[in-house]
Amino acid sequence: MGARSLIGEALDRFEPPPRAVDWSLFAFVVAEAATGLVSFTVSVPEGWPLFWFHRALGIGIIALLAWKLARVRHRLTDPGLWQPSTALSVLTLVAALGALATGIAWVFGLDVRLSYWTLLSVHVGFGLALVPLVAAHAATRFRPSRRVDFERRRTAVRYTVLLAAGAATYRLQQGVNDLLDIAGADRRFTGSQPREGEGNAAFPITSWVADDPAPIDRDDYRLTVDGLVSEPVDLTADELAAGHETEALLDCTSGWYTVQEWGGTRVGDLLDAAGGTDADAAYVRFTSVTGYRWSLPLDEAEDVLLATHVGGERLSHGHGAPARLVAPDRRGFQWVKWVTCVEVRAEYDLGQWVVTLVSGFD
Ligand SMILES: Nc1nc2c(c(=O)[nH]1)N[C@H]1C(S)=C(S)[C@@H](COP(=O)(O)O)O[C@H]1N2
Ligand SMILES: [Mo]
Repeated sequence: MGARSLIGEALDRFEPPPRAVDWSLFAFVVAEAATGLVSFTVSVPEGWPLFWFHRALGIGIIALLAWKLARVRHRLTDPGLWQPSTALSVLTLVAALGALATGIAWVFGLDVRLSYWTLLSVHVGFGLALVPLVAAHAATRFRPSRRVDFERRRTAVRYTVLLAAGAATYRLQQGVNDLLDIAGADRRFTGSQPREGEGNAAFPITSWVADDPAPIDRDDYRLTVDGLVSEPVDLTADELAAGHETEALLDCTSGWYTVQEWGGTRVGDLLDAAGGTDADAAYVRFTSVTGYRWSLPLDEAEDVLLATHVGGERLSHGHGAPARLVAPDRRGFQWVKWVTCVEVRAEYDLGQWVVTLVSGFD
C-alpha cells in the first residue's frame, strides 16, 4: 500500500460526520485567530506551547478541509449547482488556502518580502480576513449541529488524535528543515527569522501601522519623567546617553528578530533622578512623540533600558532617536520609539491597545 492510500485510509477512518466537520472548521478558525493574536504578546520561551497549539490546529484544519472538500467539491465544479452563496464559499476557501499556504511556506523558511511586509504579515492578513468570512459562510450554509454529531467520547478521542498528529507533523517538518539545513530553520520558537549583524543597519525599521514622525532635533529634545514621582525632571539627550549597556533580543510580530547591544539609561536610574516613586506607583508608561505608548509594571520597568545607542552607534531616526524603549521580555511592538515622556502611574493603561493601532493617523 502506498503512502497516499495509507493517509487516505487514516483520513477515512477518522472522518467525523459532515456537520461536525463544518462546526469544527469554524471552531478551529476562531481558535487560530485567538492563539495567533495572543501569540503577538508572547516573547519569553515559556510561551512555546501556545505556538505549538497554533501549528497543530493549522494542520488539523488541513485534515478538516480535506474531508469537507471531498464532500462538497461537486458544488464548486458543477455550474448547475451554483448559488449566490457559492461566491462567499469560494472567497472563504481562498482565504483559508492563503492562510495555510503562507503559514506552511513560512515554516519551510521561505523569506519573500514586499517592503517590510514579510510572508508572515500576509499570513496574518489572510487569517484575519478568514474569521468574518467563515462566520458569514456559516450563517448562509451551516445546519445546526445535532447531539449525535458530537458523541462525547468519540469526539474527544478524535480531536486529541487530530491535534497530536498535527504536532507530530510539525515536529517532523522541523526535522526536515534541520536535515536540509534550510536557513529559516533557525527561526525562534515564535517563528521569527534572524537578522544578523550589529547596529542600525542590521535590522529593519518597522512601524506598526502609521507612525512616521519628522526627525527629532537632538538639541531641542527633552525627556520628561513625571507622574507619581517626588520631583519630575526633564533630561537632555546627552544626559540619557550615560553608559549602561545590555544585550537584548528584539522580536517583531512581522516575523524577524535581532540580538543587539543597546546603550542608554536604566529606567530605574531615571526614576531615582526624579526622586523616586510614590507609594501607589504601579506602572510606568512610555509615550512616543507620536502618541504611541506602552506601559510596564513598575518592577519590570525599573530594569529596562531607555536606549540612545545600538551596536555602539547612536540610534538612527528610524530606530527611534534620540531614545527608545528596550524591554527584553516583550515583543517588538512594545519597544516604544521616539520616547519623550516617562510617566509613573497607579493604573493599568487599557487605551494603549487601541493607541498602538491608530497613532500616526491624523
Ligand atoms: N512610536 C513607535 N514605536 C514603535 C513602533 C511604532 O510604530 N511607533 N513600532 C514598534 C514595532 S512593531 C517594532 S517591531 C519595533 C521595531 O523597532 P525598529 O524599527 O527599531 O526595528 O518598534 C516598535 N516601536
Ligand atoms: Mo513589530
